[in-house]
Amino acid sequence: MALAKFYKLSKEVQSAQRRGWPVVALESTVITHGLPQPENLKLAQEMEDIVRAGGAAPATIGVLKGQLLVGMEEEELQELAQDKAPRKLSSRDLAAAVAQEASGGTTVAATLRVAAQAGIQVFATGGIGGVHRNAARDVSADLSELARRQLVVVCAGAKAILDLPGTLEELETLGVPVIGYQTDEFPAFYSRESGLRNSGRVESAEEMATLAQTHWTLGGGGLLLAAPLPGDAALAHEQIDGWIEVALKDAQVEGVRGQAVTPYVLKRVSELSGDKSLKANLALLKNNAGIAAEVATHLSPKTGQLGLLPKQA
Ligand code: PSU
Ligand code: MN
Repeated sequence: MALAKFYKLSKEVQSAQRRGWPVVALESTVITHGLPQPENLKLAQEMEDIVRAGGAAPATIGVLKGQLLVGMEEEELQELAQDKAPRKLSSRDLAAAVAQEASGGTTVAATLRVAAQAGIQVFATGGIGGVHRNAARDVSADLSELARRQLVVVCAGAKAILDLPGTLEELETLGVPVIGYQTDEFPAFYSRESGLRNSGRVESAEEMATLAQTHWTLGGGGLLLAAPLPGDAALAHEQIDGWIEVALKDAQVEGVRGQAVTPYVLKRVSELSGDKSLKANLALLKNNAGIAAEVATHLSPKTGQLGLLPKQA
């Protein structure tokens, strides 16, 4: 089966790739499952605009009626954001969604896979998935997919609802560098501190681009660029920890399992925090989009398996 027939690239992404201009991938589970309407559509559009202002083309990735979208036209973004029952698509779910002509938001894992095939090298998200607390062997496919795909993923650490030391151990096992953006400490999504250390540190987006290029030349896969959220939006650890405990307990009592865990717990934390966590979430997403664009402008373009880039002059 020809690869290209499953994909649809937005006009903006096509034109950027033809010219060898930088592109930044954005995930869509945050749109379909992470944020309430209408904040979800607004945030998605704001992230795209921040990427553009940073000199790169945004490629919001998702699946609409079985088509893998790499970059969405405005109506497509709207349709996905307003879908009544979108699927949450991790890597394992992509083929089924395409074959069954379903729609859904792609997680970090699935977005990484699609972005890599399209030759995109930088990706902005909120917080990656990872090793869950108290749940035997619930480990997000975000981690294994990160290990395999040659992309820089800009995030505010891993979601604070997770087992953060366990997540960092797993990333080490998988050979994924965890690089702090102007910090030694691994950020904890809603808060700037976790008490845990990154494996490395850079002071600028340009330095990160050089590090990534070197990692790839040496045979490495994905890298995390962990950027703490802006100080005025950050929540104190002691404050958020209590809400997370309650939310995790509620999930257990309700018997929430598998793919439903992350969206359930994040939504519950948002309710308990009176939207303080939602505000932090929006702030860190936008912050990461800006940094991702800057990293992308410092990387030289490459051709994906879709073969859309003309040969470099
Ligand atoms: N942000 C949210 N809610 C989510 C996610 C992000 O506010 O559900 C998604 C991300 O796309 C992340 C995924 O990749 O959750 C991880 O889910 P799991 O632990 O099931 O792999
Ligand atoms: Mn899981």
